[in-house]
Amino acid sequence: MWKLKIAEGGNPWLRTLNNHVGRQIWEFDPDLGSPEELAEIEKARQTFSSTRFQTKHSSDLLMRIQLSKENPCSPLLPQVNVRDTEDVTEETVTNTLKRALNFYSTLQAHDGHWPGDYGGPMFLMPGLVITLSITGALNAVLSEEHKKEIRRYLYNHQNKDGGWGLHIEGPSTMFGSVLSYVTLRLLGEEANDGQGAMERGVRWILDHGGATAITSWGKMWLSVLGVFEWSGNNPLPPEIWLLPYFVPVHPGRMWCHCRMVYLPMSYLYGKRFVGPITPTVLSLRKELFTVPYHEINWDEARNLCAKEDLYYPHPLIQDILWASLHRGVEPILMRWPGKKLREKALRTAMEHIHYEDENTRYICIGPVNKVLNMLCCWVEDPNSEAFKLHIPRIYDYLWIAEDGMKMQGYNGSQLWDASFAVQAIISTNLINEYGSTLRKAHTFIKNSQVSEDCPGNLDFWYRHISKGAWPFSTADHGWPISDCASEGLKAVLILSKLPSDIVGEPIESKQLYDAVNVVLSLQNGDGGFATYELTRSYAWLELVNPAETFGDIVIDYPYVECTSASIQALASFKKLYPEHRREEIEQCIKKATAFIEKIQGSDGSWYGSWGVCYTYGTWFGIKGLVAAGKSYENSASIRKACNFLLSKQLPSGGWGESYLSCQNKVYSNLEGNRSHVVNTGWAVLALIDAGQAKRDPTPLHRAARCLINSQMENGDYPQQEIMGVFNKNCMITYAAYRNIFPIWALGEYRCRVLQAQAQ
Ligand code: LAN
Repeated sequence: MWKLKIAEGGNPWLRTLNNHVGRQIWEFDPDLGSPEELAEIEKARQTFSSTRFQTKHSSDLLMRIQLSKENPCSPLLPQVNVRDTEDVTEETVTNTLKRALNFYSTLQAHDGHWPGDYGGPMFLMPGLVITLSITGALNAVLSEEHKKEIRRYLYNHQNKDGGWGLHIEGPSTMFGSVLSYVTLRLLGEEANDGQGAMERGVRWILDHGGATAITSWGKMWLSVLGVFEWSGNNPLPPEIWLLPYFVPVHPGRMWCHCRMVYLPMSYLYGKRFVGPITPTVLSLRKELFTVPYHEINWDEARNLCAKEDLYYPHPLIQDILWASLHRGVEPILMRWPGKKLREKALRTAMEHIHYEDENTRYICIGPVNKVLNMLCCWVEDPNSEAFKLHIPRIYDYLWIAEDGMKMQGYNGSQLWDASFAVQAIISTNLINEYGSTLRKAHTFIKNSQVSEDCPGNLDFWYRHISKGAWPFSTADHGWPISDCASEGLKAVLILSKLPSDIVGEPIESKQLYDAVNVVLSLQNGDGGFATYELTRSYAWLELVNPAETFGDIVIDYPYVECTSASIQALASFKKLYPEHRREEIEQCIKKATAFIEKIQGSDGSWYGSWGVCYTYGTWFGIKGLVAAGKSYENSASIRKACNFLLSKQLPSGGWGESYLSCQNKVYSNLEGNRSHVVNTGWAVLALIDAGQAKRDPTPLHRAARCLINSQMENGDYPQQEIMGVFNKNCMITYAAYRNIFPIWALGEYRCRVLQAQAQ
């Protein structure tokens, strides 16, 4: 049976700053599992498969089955439903909350964090499997059980038309289809598998133009594998790293994710690295294209992209740029004396790769550069220590649920979820009952703060300060993020106001000052906050975004979420420490508030970039303004935002927003106007913050009824549609949201609507 292990190392090649706090790894142990447990898991798998076209999102059941055995729930309180005609009473809400919290407490791990699935994208596992195949490490890293679960996942997420999407809920794309198909082949599936799934996959690919129409990232992966020619790729010259910093396209000025992904890509491109040509590789060359491999027009292939994949089409200027680099510059850099420059650029790239690996304990900033860096380390030296250090960190990205094994979008969302969970639990005011849960979470958050800046000259490495920030996942990952620092700070600040005999010792002031220092340092001139760093270049750089499927990747833009979270954190800090850096904090909040007002949509909403979408953005927009001291009465922005939210409430009393909102930038309901517990939670939180209870509590009562009635028998909430997003077009799972946001919304509803009314 698969077992989730928490905060464990156990490998001499693993490095850690804090005893692996937050680490979550799945291991297979053939001796584990009673017949009943195995049957329960099998049943969950079968249910998923048989309804996989209706419900594309798994419910994280393997983890739930394990943790509910390890941490048995307090006796189950009876479920209460509220009929349409009935009023919601405080007793019903309290009962629902206790049931929800009893259940959610069983999901907490012993190190204090809530483990969970952070999957969703379909293009991540292929990078790993291709890298492992090339480096010959496939069988050493992935056991037969791993491979079986990866195949299960890929078959479970094959669309009806035979293709695979960019993410689990998306329609088929060339990127998703070719990479998933190649992964299955590398994992040993035959082109003709007898079940028809592989044939249907290939059929989709060929019917849509064949693999020459894959996106640029796909071309790169196929090229290293040997299934595509490098001459069919647009140039990614590593020499860009040798430019002076004042040039706007300098990689040091790009969004760190863009910089960190194109860094190893440019190394592989600069070397024109190709892995060993195996029989499978030769066979794939025959399977994936509409014409014989040697007849493919590679120059034309550079700019082909299937229409299913095209979210951000190349502007003309890009095609001109790539063509001139391809024809004019690359030939020079590939031969003496130009080759000297290429070699220097490759050395520089490798230096930056090693720096990133070392300073994330080989986790790396994300799943894409993780495997690319690993491959580069192997290309540089197959026997290197660096490559060995990469291996055990692969498992940090793998997650298993009833739909199979996936590669996650990060090494987890540990700190982010724990910070929200703490705020949600505290909002219920049931502190005594859930003191031990809070205490453990508190310890986790304190243990996850980033304690040092990266080593060396930060400017040389293009790094911002980190000391005092919180990461999104774990301290070992260590990249600081403005809103994670802010949510972490908010969580420890409210915990510091509660009795320490219940929630544990408060964090030291020095740690708070460090956190405030990072947050302040991340404000842009226009008042907004970007994600990991300051905005370092111009929005027109998006013109050179070569990734056809992703929007807004080239620079770190300011976002409503990051700006609002920073305001909230600084405002609550200021209440407790009014004298510390007072002027700066006041100025910062003022400018950030103006920024949020400035970017509000004309309909009163805010576009959320990291959650779906207008309900998420508008929750942050309102929350930020309220934290800055604005109110419904004195702020037209808040009034407009409330009207916006109220206009989207569904007949059921809830809200339900589709991921299509993110792509199309137009508010879209879920199919069939269904409500979603997470959207409903965000809308309720926003409205309560904006004082809706005083004006007209009816919409809140209706929403609360909807949340209460959505609760499951065991106190859990159902996993509905996917709720996270990045780069406008790719969805990502936030498995904890289904528990956190109903709890938080009902918690606030209990204390700030019902109890306030009773007084
Ligand atoms: C994340 C995850 C966390 C997220 C929040 C903190 C929630 C957000 O408020 C700010 C942006 C951030 C940090 C974020 C940015 C984009 C990430 C890193 C991800 C969605 C997780 C995966 C994604 C990353 C880019 C995926 C790899 C793909 C590429 C296009 C490089």
